[in-house]
Amino acid sequence: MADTPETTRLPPVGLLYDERMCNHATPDGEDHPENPERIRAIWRKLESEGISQRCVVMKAKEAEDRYIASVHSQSHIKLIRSISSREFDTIRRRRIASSFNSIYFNQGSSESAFLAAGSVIEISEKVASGDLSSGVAIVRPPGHHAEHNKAMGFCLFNNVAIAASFLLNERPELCIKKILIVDWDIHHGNGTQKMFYNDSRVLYFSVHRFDSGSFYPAGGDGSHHMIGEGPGQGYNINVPWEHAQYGDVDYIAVWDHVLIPVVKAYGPDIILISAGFDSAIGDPLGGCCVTPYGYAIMLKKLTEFARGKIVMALEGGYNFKSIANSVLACVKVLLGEKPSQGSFELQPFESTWRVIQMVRHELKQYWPVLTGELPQKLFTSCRRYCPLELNYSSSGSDVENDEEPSSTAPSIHIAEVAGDSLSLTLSKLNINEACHSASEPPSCEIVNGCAPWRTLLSEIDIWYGSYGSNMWKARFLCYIKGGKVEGMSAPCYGSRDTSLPKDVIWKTVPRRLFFGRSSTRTWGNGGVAFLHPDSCSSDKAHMCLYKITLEQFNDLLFQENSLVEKDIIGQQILSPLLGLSDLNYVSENKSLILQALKGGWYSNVLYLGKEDNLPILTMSCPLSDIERFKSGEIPISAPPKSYTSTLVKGLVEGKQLSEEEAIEYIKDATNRKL
Ligand code: Q9C
Ligand code: ZN
Repeated sequence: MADTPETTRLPPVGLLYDERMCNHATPDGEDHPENPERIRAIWRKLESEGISQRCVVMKAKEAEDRYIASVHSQSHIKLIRSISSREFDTIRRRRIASSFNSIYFNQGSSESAFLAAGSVIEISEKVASGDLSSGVAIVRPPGHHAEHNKAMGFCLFNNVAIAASFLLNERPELCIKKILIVDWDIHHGNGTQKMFYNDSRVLYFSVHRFDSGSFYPAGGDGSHHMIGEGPGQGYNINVPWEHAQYGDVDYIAVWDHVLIPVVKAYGPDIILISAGFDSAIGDPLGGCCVTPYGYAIMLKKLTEFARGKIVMALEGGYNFKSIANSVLACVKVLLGEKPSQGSFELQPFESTWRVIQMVRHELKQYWPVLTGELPQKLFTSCRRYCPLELNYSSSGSDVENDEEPSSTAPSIHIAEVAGDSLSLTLSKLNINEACHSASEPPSCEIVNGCAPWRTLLSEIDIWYGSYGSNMWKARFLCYIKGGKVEGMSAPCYGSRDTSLPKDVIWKTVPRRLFFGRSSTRTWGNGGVAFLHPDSCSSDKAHMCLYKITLEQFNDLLFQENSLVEKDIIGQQILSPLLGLSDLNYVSENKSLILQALKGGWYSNVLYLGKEDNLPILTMSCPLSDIERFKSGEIPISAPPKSYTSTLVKGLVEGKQLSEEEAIEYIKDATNRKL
């Protein structure tokens, strides 16, 4: 039968939210970070952004005892069932709660616990069966600390573990034989790890603060040496952070150099995410700084596997704004939207590389893709850890649990950073510049995979405005694909990402075009095009705009300033010339001299406004060179023939000018006094 809209339409994304899970709360209304407002805040956000309307919204139903029993003891199930009954008064509940680590109970706790577990089962079953393409369970209480016979760390039942067992043992017809659990909550999921420690059907991967075993849940369970046992050996992967402040670029480095290669090799049938957002920027317990954009990229990378069958289940996350914005960014990814808005850090911590290397070493025997050594150079790389005052939790270990995030003053400005502004600047974060590498030159390289800054900048589109030989598309593509075209004497290296521009348009700008310098490697004797950095309403320059990524623009900058032959080639460049904070800067100040290109002919990045809401960038000489051109210190010369004919080809093929007009345009730019 021919395709009808019905047969081609993708199954919807499922969202599960149920107000009844708000009934679990502290018995006398004491403040607690794990409180009902968390999931309310998330739900409000999804509603007000029109996201829930684009999904299938589901209500919770309680998990059956027999399903819970596959990972918890009968006595634990019985305790959680009865804890809210009338035979238990507040005092007795308190006494039982205090026999656990970081647990409270009230009359709503039982129902919430059964609903949370049932929710994750239900949504997982629907994703596994294909009724939903993916799903998000906005549940509480969280689950990953809960063990076989105990509640712990705000968790009563291990929701994700219960759902994983359910798929494997109760629904053989769905053919789920291999499950990947990704736990990006800032805490180690000790419960989940134990439940599948000798089971190769579940690959448990957790990235969490470890701080030498002092971070909650303290001890050795979260160490990278915990790799699984018996048939489960190699199927437990811990990435133990050494301190606070890890952010997008650190997580993406872990994704690129540990998780994704392993997932490729493992080939899971479904992915369950223990999605705690206490690793988010602004979280009062986590002290780290993953942005909504970071979560979106991490999630998007996972959607390439298991035919996109992904279930996210909420775990921790204690800053309402942060968790709402983070979940929003994730659901948008599941709906097929492209992650927007960037991160501020482009260099991982040196400890990030150390941790990655330890984990790869520990697991390479089970996952040969992890075998290659990371180059020593990485360790001298740029970002160094500096303990900060603005951490809520005293650095080193987790703070006692009863901190209330909304009233903790310092969380306010951080929470705003977690919002939707593109101006994520270092100054807002109040991070000591001295801790950062911004001023250090690009140094190191990475053997397999690409530098994390590339991953981040490859998601950002800009317009590159060309006014010289690059107006001829074939010539411009040499910078993307590599090689040379007619008239060029030397080939280009090309960009790492060789994908074509997403769009090409023409524009005129009120700027003076002129030709300067007296010879180039590519074109021989004669001048090449420059744009006067200042605008002048009586001038008019033709521009061909290419929609490319900020990563490609960086590769263009490298090539245009002929830096590639020195020490930085293609994918081995460890820092970009123009990162996100530079993009913010140039958008506000219209011009930015790249210090790394000091002396380069095209070291000045110009901002020419916006098109389609994306910035238009080009490169030219610094303003200071204009005086030197005028005084004759730097020569002004007519373009060589090969260059002129490239310019004419660009303008004519681009249908901007006739051949005669194009020649006239170049003549005028050549002859008119600067
Ligand atoms: N010294 C989740 O994020 N902290 N749980 C207590 C006791 C408990 C976090 C510190 C943190 C539990 C799901
Ligand atoms: Zn947590």
